[in-house]
Amino acid sequence: MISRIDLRGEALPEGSALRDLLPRAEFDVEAALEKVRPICEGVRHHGAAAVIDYGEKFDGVRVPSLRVPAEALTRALDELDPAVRAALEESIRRARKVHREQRRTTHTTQVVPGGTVTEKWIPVERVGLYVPGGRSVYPSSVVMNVVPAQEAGVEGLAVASPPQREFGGLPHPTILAACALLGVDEVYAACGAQAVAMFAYGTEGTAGDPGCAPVDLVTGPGNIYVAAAKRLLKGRIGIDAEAGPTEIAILADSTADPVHVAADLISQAEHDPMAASVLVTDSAELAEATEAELKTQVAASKHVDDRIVPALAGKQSAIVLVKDIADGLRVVDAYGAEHLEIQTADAAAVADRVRNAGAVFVGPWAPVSLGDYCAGSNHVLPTGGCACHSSGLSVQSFLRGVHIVDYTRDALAEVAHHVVTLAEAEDLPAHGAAIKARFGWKVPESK
Ligand code: HSO
Ligand code: ZN
Repeated sequence: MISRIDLRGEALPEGSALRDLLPRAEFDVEAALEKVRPICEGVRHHGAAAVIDYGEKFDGVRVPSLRVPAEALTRALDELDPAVRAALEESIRRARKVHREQRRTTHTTQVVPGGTVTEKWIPVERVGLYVPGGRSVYPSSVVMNVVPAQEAGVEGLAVASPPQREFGGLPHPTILAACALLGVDEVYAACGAQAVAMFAYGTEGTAGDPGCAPVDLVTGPGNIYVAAAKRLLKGRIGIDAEAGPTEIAILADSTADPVHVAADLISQAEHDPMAASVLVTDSAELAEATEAELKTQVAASKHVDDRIVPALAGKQSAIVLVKDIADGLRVVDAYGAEHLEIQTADAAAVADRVRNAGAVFVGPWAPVSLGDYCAGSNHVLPTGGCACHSSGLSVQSFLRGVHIVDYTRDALAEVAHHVVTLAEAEDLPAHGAAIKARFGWKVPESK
């Protein structure tokens, strides 16, 4: 069911050579670009009509209007299962608690007397959040995107999610209910690449439909076409990341419980046939026991043939045997998992040595599922090895740091000669002239 990679024999290779030995799903966004380009152009030139037409063509649902009426949001919240509502409220509460503390304050540095640089954090004005609605209907992802945006102080927040035929062309009711719970009232029934293009270019209003104003930043997960549209429109809009299939890596030793390890590997395999579940261990016994446990637990799972089995059996998943936990750390660092669990003796100390992971889950009582819903951490995390250079969604993702430079005449005079020298060294004399013009076309004497 799951392949093995044995790295116990020789010394581990360095850097990318080690990464090449490790399994990874293919997620070729480049290949989807050409499919997505005409869709984005269509939306650019024909606005809402094109979004509606593509929705009918690709998803078989023709919506009368893109904007979800306010009554539909209220109704979805009224009809939401009270237990789901209570769980979402707890998830929101915990996420707010963590994200509120991520807020950055304005900081002023006095560089010299009379010369200051202030870094001011300004929220992005308007954000579009795409929420998928096919195989994955995740109200938890609405929470994980909306909470940091709100805590950052973003004022304009619009959500788009695919129209569902069985719900009369509206997005899935739990998505609508999550929006209502979070106080988001601007919601569109739009799918995939055309939804991202709608956010980027905006759409004109028509009678009964106010249209969608263009946004500055698009966040949220999606399939390969959503990722391709984000890549194509990046620059015109900011994007969070191109989310690929989900990944769990578990670094475990002989103290780990194979029942937990197997359950956690299956938990993320359940997302997608391309999802990756990787166990890195120095214990051959744990590897054996986990394999046996996988068989038992998979047989008792849902989504077995369409997701879990192809995910675990796919080349992106494996049990990697290492000589010791030090080598295990090198392996998980080279892999840079979206989620990394540490199930070893002294897990906190081992976790502290990890450099590359989207999020780290420490010890037996912090499974990835907890982080997916109710830890307070964010579940929008870098995939595909991007954890080596990027972080997950946070308040910071919705802020821009602006430097405010304020110098007095004396403070400028003191450094003027250095500015002029550097300008000349770069053959940009007009840069120097902008300084000299302020001092009677002379370089003020340095003190
Ligand atoms: N594990 C997914 C997020 C998610 N899980 C949503 C359940 N619902 C990617 O981090
Ligand atoms: Zn998950």
